[in-house]
Amino acid sequence: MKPDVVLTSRLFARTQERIEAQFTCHRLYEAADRGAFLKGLSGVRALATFGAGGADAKLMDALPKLEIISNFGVGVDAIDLDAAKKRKIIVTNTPDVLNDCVADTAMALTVNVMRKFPQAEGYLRAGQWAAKGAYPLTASLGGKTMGILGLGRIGEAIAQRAQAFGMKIRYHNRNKKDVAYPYDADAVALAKNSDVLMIVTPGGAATDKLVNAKVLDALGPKGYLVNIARGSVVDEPVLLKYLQEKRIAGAGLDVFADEPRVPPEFFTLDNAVLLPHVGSATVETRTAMGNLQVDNLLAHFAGKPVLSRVV
Ligand code: 8YV
Repeated sequence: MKPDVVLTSRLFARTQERIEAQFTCHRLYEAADRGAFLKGLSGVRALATFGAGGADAKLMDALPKLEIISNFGVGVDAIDLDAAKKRKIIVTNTPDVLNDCVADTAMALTVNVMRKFPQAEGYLRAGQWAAKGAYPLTASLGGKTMGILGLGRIGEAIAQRAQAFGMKIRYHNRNKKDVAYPYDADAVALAKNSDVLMIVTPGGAATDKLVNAKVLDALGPKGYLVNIARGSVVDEPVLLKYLQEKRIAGAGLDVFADEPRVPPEFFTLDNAVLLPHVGSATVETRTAMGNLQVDNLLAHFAGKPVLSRVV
């Protein structure tokens, strides 16, 4: 008999296929009445979640036999980890397999916001090259400093790439690491010492609006902000105002505070490059993430230790 698993949302197609082949899946996202649907599932021991779908204490209480929550994604900020710990529920995520793609996205945003390639392409497509002449000059990456806010595994992958572009690296973490990069004591100091502030820190209460007006003031009118982490880390209305008033040079954003809703005022900014949270969105990486999500569930049901445990 296949074990049961509750799915909070539809998964990436290949993962959905694999999970349905291995488990009896209960699709919470299709239930018209979630309460009634969950009542029939009180014996289910596993839950699969997808990014922002997460899992709160109420959902955990509705599944009293729950032993494991397997998340698709490295960020588990949408899962109530304290509630899971209290109930002795294992939480797993999908680290490492996405480092390269997310780091590629971080560099693409850095290059595009500094060199204004999307805007330059728009200029060409609008026939303005021939009509008005060369596109205005932009800013070089080489010799500039990237300040990494959250130097974990993804941050390290970004640092390697940025150095290949000729950039210098500094960082801030809650705890200083045993690395060669200069350390700044807080986000304000890091922003002050950086041309590009790269946000890689996890989301959640501990980092909520960590990048605020003070940090953006320290970054200054020649500084760029790139965020591939979570929209919650930035005070978004303040960022919008700073971009509109050119109090920072520009921003490259893959994440927003209330995805998939993005305040439309962002759409008219000529100093922002905006992506719809595609950091890890390649077939290869999403397949690897989905496989790890399913492998964690399979390990648990085989009585083995899970592969990537958060709590
Ligand atoms: C995922 C992410 O796309 O891993 C993460 O934390 O933000 C992304 O890689 C996301 O979790 C799925 O919604």
